[in-house]
Amino acid sequence: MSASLHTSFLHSSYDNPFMNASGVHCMTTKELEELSESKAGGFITKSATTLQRDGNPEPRYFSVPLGSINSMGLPNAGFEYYMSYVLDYQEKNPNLNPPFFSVAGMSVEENLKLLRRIQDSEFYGVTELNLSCPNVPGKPQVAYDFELTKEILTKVFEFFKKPLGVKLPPYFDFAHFNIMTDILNQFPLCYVNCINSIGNGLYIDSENESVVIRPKDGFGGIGGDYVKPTALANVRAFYTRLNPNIKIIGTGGIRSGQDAFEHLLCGATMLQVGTELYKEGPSIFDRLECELKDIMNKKGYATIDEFRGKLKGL
Ligand code: RRO
Repeated sequence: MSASLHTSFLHSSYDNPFMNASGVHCMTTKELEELSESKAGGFITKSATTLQRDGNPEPRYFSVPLGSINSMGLPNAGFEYYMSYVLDYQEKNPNLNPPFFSVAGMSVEENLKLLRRIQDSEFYGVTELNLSCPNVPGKPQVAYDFELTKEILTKVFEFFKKPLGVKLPPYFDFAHFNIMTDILNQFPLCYVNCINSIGNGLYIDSENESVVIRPKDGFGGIGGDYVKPTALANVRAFYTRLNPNIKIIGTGGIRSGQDAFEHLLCGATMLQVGTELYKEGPSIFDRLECELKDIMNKKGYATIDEFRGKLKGL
């Protein structure tokens, strides 16, 4: 028997649930093309702002054995660059799913402007609104401000009719899972993506008695093994609370087939890989696919639907 990783997501069909996490290997058209040619089931662009941004001073990403710390500061080539890419991709590949398009405006008005531009365009793919960038000095993460999140979503859905998901930061308290669920359930969202990096961690080099990244005195978003339990908790918490029309993308700590299996068991439909994709490059998707299939074959699962969300209690 050979397990199938086939995944249905928002009425589209994907060969497998794996994607890059926005921000990793998706800043330039060259990197995006490499993802398109990889074994990833889908892929997403770097979060775009209206204008190109250089981001924070380097060093701004540091890899450690158990994960990563970053304070990139939203470097990106600007909204129109990614819009041209996705439209061109659609034209050249009418039989493939278009890339997901991630946007991260620096204000309510900018988010509305970017989404209006997508609404008025020929883009027919999925849009992800990043409400959780932890690294722009002086700008708190939007989705930790519940009122602001509700205000943005209210204004967005006055005009936005295309498929939309939101990228959330991790939450750490049942009260916050509940408040956020009450807000998200009021809107025709297609999915939530849990989680962005755990914001404002601090990794230090004790030999040099120093921080390891330059921006924000060394504070940055944490990814990799460090964050997997938090990511699984957020996937599970939202899967068990949200209206079932709102799917979950699981992101955080996926570096093996087993990590992927765990995210699926908690209820994720698609899976995004950040830190480990940065370390290994796009060939990681071949390995993840083989490892996940192996686990499913050993357990006797022919499809992901047979176990998705079916985490047992004790
Ligand atoms: O660019 C970044 O610093 C960044 C972003 Br926008 C994000 O959403 N998550 C992250 O860890 N880094």
